[in-house]
Amino acid sequence: MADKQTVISKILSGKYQPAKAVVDVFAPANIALCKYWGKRNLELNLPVTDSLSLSLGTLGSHCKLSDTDKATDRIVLNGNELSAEHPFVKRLVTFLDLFREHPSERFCIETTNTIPTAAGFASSASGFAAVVKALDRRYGWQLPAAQLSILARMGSGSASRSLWQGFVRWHAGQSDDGMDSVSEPLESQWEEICIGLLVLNRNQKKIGSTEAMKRTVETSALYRAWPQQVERDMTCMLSAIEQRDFEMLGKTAETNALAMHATMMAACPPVLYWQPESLIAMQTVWQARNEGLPVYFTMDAGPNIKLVFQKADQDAIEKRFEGLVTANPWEDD
Ligand code: 2P0
Repeated sequence: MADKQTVISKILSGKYQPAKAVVDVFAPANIALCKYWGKRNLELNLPVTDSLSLSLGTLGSHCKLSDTDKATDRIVLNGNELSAEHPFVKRLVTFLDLFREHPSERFCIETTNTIPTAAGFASSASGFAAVVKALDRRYGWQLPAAQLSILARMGSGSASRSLWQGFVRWHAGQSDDGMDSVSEPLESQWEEICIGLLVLNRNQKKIGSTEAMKRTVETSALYRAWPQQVERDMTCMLSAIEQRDFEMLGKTAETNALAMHATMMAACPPVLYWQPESLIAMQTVWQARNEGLPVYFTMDAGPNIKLVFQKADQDAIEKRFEGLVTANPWEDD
């Protein structure tokens, strides 16, 4: 079975140029409309199914990478230097170890997230995508974004979709080394579509998605139905995007999110990210739709809810959902 270092050698062999001292990049966060839930390879983050996301435009991660003389990497998150014992630092340093040109070089990584960190708003996706973009810039690899998506995926699966704005499809692929588990942007720019972030609860999640996915795959009887669900939903969504059929896109995204949560609720022990306020928000969305406002929700590995709607309804929706942060998926930073 291929490991990370083998895959990285395939992509980066002979690509290192003289290093740049300081680089500064941005990667957008993304929200999946057709979810990634379950891995066929835990080491390489190879998914069981394809997934489809929308980016969050200017909401994401800024990453400044520079050299440091210190004996260890310095990781600064949103202005605060994290201790070497912090779980995020351990994860990031292990990832950086895969790419250092000289084993002794140490980095200072300053990441600033423009979305709430670790509240189910995909900050690990934009964070790892930004780090990979920064390494590409530092070492002059000049890799196409599709190859960067393979490297970012090894940091966090959903990071593979954070290299572009707009709709992005991550292909599950079939090969053991994951060289065909690549993301690509859809050509379609449906600029009417917005994503609204509804922050309901800022607490850190109790169970991370890596562990929750593993438990679902291993113990949930409903997981067997998930690949077929994704296949149906993906076909529906691609055709909705082609036909600009907002209702079909929204309905399918909502069904897909609920089906994903159903698989994890049936795991043992169960995984339940819902809080009372999550359910209230869902019911408010259904009520708004009954009253003729076209709005749909999706929900990830956290208690918060994301709304999918069209620009024409932005004012009405922001009035209805207090504190909503609206992102434009085609707006570049
Ligand atoms: C997604 N999520 O498609 C799904 C839906 C959460 C729910 O990708 O273990 O942080 O690093 O590959 O990417 C969150 O999981 O997990 C996620 P790892 P990741 O957006």
